[in-house]
Amino acid sequence: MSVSGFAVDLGGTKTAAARIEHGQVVARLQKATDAGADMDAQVAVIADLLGELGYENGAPLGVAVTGRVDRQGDWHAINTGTLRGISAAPLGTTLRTRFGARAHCVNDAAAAALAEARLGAGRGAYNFAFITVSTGVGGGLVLGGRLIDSGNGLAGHVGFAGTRLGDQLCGSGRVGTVESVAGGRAIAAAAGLPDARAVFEHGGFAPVIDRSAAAIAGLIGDLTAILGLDRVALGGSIGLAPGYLARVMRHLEDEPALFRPEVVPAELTHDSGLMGALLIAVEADEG
Ligand code: ADP
Ligand code: BMX
Repeated sequence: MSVSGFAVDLGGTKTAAARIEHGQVVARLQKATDAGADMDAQVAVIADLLGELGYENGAPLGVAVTGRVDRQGDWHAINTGTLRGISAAPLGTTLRTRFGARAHCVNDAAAAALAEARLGAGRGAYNFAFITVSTGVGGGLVLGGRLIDSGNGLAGHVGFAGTRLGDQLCGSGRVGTVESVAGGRAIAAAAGLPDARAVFEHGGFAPVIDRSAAAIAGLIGDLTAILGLDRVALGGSIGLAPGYLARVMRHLEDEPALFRPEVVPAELTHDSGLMGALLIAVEADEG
């Protein structure tokens, strides 16, 4: 599908915005996300980025955000350590008031999953999962060609499943989640460095990175048992970091063959959330 319009991908670490023409990102900007900002401040940043990209009110606009987006379009941080100022925020209504009726919002990993399923690494798979290893660990499930959703927007939040490698309290309120072992904030905390990027660049924290990869491999095995996945794509800056996927594959070797789907990198790399947000907005528009 060759969509044109604008898209935003607001993650726990960075907020990216793009102008997309005929399915191609033709201009892209990004800014660090303010994890403490409230919805109005986040929307002001979105408006600035869109303005710089030449957005005019009324153009198709997809906004993907970290956190769950319920069917009313309200936005909720699940891990309240990632976004501290977002609780039942009326994002859908606010975006439509500010940018027009063609603005839509969706969870970031759900958007990325749909884009990968349609245009990227998930093409041809019947039951497909996208997993982002980024600030947190997120996911989206496209089963029999349909993106799985739920009224409360929680569907697909695979990072909040449990792992036997975890015993810490997660910002979601659950104990021992995959996110609390494998996500960027967890990696940084385990290494005592400011962020996960610094941990990778340091080079001396292989066991911390490996534990993250092991938790993701276990998650892939569990999801495969439940959903009969035939392919999984990994995205996010950690999922796409050199050597990370290979570590996940090594741990997956410990699983019986039945629980080992194909595991591949996200083909749209850092643009899957942007592309998926616009796809969803355009489809919602067309009814
Ligand atoms: P977001 O979570 O905002 O969607 P990313 O997918 O970029 O954004 O994930 C952010 C996490 O990835 C942070 O923990 C950051 O430190 C880490 N990161 C960013 N770049 C790299 C890199 N080149 N290698 C490893 N980790 C990285
Ligand atoms: C968390 C959760 C998900 C999100 C995932 C990846 C919050 C704020 N976010 O599991 O909704 O999809 O992180 O997001 O609860 P990212 O910020 O790592 O890209």
